[in-house]
Amino acid sequence: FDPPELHRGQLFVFEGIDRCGKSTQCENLKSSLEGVGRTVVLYSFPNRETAIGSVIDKYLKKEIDLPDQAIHLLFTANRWETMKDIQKMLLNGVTVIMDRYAYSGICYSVAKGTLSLLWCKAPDRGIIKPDCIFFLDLSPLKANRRAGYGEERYEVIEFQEKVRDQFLKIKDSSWKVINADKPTDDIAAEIYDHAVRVNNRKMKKLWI
Ligand code: FDM
Ligand code: MG
Repeated sequence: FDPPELHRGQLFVFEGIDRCGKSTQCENLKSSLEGVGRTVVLYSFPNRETAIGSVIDKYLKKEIDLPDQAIHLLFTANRWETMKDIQKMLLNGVTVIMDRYAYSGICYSVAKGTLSLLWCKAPDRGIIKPDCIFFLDLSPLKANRRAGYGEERYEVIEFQEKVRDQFLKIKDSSWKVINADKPTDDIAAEIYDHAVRVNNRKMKKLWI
């Protein structure tokens, strides 16, 4: 008897404020894990390519406005719509890396000041629980000097401060906090060293 979970892939999540270096580090981890023979798939949330994602994209580009509740639920729906695929990959032994997940969902929405943490958490309850969460911590003042900052809806320093505070508030001891104010290669090495040691078997659901 060889349950599929025995050889399942691990789910790595990267979180942090805008321009903290998440996408770069997702790519770095992907290529270094591929370098040791793993099959790796990278997902970004929001996934702007789906029907739901195209509405989110318009909202972020300030082309449309939506109530805080409605956009929050769209971000959540955008995760739920890929859950089956992700589960299948993990059970097939594929390593999955995610650029943002439900924690961004909570922190950006709660930072608006109009929605409670409890309300924001509820719709993501039951999505696949990550095996490892990397929180790339960087001050918004440093992040805003990075290319392209300020184009999208949430890219405002005062708001990013609130988002960062929320991340620091909701993180628990299982999160791997990374000081993102360091050379890219040093960050990548720290992440890789941690990632290769993660090896969970049972697939769990978030917040259940
Ligand atoms: N964002 C992202 C949310 O507000 N909620 C979510 O659930 C997710 C996944 O969308 F400002 C915000 C975070 C960011 C914006 O994300 C677009 P990228 O990673 O910067 O494209
Ligand atoms: Mg962004």
